Amino acid sequence: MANAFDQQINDFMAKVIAKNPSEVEFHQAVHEVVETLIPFVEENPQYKAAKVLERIVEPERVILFRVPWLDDKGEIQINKGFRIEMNSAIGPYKGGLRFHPTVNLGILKFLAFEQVFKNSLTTLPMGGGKGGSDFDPKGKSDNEVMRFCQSFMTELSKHIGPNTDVPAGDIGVGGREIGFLFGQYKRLRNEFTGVLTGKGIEWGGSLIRPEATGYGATYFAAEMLETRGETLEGKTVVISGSGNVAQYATEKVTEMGGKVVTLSDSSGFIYDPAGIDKEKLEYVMWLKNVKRGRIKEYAEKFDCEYHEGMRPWGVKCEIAMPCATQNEVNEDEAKTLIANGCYCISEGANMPSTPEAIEVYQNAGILYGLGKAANAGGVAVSGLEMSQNSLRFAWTREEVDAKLQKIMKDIHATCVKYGKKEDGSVDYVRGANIGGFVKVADAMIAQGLV
Ligand code: NDP
Ligand code: 2IT
Repeated sequence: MANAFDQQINDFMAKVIAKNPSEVEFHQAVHEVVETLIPFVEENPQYKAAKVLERIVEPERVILFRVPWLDDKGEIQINKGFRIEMNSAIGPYKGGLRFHPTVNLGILKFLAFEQVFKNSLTTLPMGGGKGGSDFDPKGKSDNEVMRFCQSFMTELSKHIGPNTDVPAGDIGVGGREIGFLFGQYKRLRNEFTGVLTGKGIEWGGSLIRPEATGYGATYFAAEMLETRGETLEGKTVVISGSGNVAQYATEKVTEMGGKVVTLSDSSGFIYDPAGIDKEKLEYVMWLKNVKRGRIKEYAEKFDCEYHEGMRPWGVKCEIAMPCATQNEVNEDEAKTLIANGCYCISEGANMPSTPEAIEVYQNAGILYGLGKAANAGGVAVSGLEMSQNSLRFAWTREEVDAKLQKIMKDIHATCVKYGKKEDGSVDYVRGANIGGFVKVADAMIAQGLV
């Protein structure tokens, strides 16, 4: 896209790339944001004078550590541990932990950077952070996962705390891992405190936290559809992934009258034209959360198509919800989606669309809800979990769900406020980036040179 600010954007990016070589996902996330923020900062010189953009791309602190652990054979294993404390202008660092063999510094910096804007959009007082390890939980026994988590937390516990930095789950980190991490923190510090979110309901967790990201991304899709006087009723929805976010997106879409026809994992996708109803979803939850099996087994059980090594974007739909990982929709796949009649994308995953795919959506004028707005429901309910922990009190399911719905509505309204175009349509990328930026930037300026 030709932009009057191209030269400034290129100059800014050249410096970011030179200072952070080889962190390609971080470059991608920063580029997407500064494309909208550089023109905004030019119109609002207080941000330029204070060099807010130059400061906001530099993490406040990066912690790298060794994680040694013993496998079931008694052999020593070594992984890398990371925590990126990106920005604490509006609250303690907050963001998930990812355990996946692809994890590296650039991926976690992109996630921490996105988290700063996302957390600001929720309206709750949370800064941005992210962490994790290149540990692969797949194929490990519960005991191996526990020993890894205990070793990981032994170091991480020195850097986090309920008023400092509050991690949660992400890919490869769910209820089981949060339990082991929490247990070790408590043991080391002798404190029962809200240092992690996504905890079990019996020990300080919040109702609706497991559901929140998938539910929130569905509520966001519904908000976008409402701008065109439409609802989810009767719509065909293609979802990728089959983990936490995909499962609860499937549940909520179905409840709201849509039909989810695909799910995937890193091996391939299933296509069930009859729709993944409540009963089939129960099976998926057992398959993925208890048996820890492959999505292929769904096709065998319910006698539907399975496409090995493929992503689901060739399946005809009105709505697509990428809920697996970054860069999982490329330019060609975006074109295919649109050619097949898709006109609404709500991203449960972080940065699932490549920059080329985003350009395709934008040129086609479809409803495009980017991750930092559409998937903010998860961290929003994490924020509500922190509030409940501080109050030593628990809200009901209905109360938390109502708060989540209101937060998603407000995020949508913020996107409209900053992203409404002259023709009345909404540029959600611009809306979310500027909407998330303003509060953090103002707080950074108010707090002096930090
Ligand atoms: P899970 O670990 O529960 O599930 C991840 C799913 O995505 C699995 O089906 C997994 O398949 C698939 N997947 C992961 N990596 C890849 C890959 N490289 N290629 C293809 N498929 C892949 O994670 P979540 O559901 O929690 O997270 C999904 C996405 O949502 C991530 O982008 C995460 O950052 C984002 N997110 C999560 C939030 C949360 O609250 N959990 C909040 C906001 C965003 P397989 O099992 O084969 O690896
Ligand atoms: O990407 C995300 O927003 C998350 N993985 C959730 C973070 C959190 O602190 O709940």
